Amino acid sequence: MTNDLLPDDIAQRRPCGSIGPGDDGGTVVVAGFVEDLRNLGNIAFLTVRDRSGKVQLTLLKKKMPELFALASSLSRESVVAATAKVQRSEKANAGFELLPSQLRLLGAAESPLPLGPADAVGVEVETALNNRFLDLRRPQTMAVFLCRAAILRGVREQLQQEDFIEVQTPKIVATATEGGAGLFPMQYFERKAYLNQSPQLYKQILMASGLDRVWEVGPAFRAEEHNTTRHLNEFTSIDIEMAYADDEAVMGVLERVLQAAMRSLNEHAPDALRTLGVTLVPPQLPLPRITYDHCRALAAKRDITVAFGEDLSMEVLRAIADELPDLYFITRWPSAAKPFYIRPVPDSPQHSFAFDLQYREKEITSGGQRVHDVGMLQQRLLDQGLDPEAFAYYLKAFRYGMPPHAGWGLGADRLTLILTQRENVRECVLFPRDRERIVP
Ligand code: AMO
Repeated sequence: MTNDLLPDDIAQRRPCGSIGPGDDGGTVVVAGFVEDLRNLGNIAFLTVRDRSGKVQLTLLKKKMPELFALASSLSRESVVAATAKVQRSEKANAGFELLPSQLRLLGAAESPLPLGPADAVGVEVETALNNRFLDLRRPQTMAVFLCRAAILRGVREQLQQEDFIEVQTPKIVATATEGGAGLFPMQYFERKAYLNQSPQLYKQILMASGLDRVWEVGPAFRAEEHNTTRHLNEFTSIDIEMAYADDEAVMGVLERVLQAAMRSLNEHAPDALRTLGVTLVPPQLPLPRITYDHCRALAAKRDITVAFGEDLSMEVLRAIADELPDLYFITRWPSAAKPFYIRPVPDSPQHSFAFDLQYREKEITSGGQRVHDVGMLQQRLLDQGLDPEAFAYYLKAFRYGMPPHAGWGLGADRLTLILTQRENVRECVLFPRDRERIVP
């Protein structure tokens, strides 16, 4: 390597966590953040941390005065690289220590730190988010994002295996999909446009293209008024749409995707799960399916009245969750409570083929079978006070041969929240956007 900024042997860098007593006698290159320095006068111990773990470098003043002086001057969280000999040691906690022959300071850290990654005390969510890059150096925070990546890996692998084609649809759009209230308007040259709330309309248009099974993972934007531990203004939506399928078929896909996400976590992020103290037990399939009407009956048993068509309040959902396993579907929602694209049940049109997947009282997925008849779709738009003209580009795809289809949208952030057992969805997003936050 001919880069004066980096040590020649940096390409041979070993993850700190991969080094063990078995490397005794060998020479290794490590690089990472200075977690701690203990200077005992004649001997100093420098702990260096990277994503995989920590190593301790032992520096003897007499043997290497220059390295000792450099190590002693390092501020916490500075970035260093070292070339060192591995030596088995009964005294060191890890069963070995590293004796450096070279030590380089690659990036000094200022002091004091706005947040101490190695501090034992917890960090307030606000402080953590304001200093996210430092917060991520804390093993607990890092673990959440290693889990998030493993979850998405499992989702992707399962959908690929089931022959879904990954697509990307526009995020600058002309119409709402999930109701006008939560739209972010933007100026698009001479016209008004919006940030997309969901890939809904585009994934449905693609059902008229012959792609048949599509999926997407991407940002979705909602101008939510709520400032809760579940709502974000920018979230990551995992969407599928499937031709020649009904609500039951896509619920099956969702069940398998959930199982795959959990399998992937256990397989690819076992250490991260351990760091978070999470034990995952994949659920028994099929998951229970209870109807909206059944939910109303359960609420009534607790003297809570839910009028038909009303959304289920947190209070009601908590009461229902008490009687069911963690994950369950609520099916057959009232047509009026669901978007225009959801298909009403033919012999009971006030009910629809919409479902939600719940984790206790939290909704993590919505989906359903769609209206694919263009006349009915126009009527549904009108019934919901929307202007079919504004949806002309969408309706067009239903006029020239549209297969029956169904799909769902799963919030990646909420999925991570429940699988990592965190409390606030902001903990599961690198740089969350909420009512108060647009930096960092
Ligand atoms: P829905 O609006 O229910 O359905 O959204 C689907 C899922 O996306 C997640 N989600 C959110 N996560 C964090 N913050 C938010 N503000 C937020 N809003 C939604 C949730 C939710 O279950 N087009 C339909 C899906 C479909 O029918 O295919 C839709 O967007 O986990």
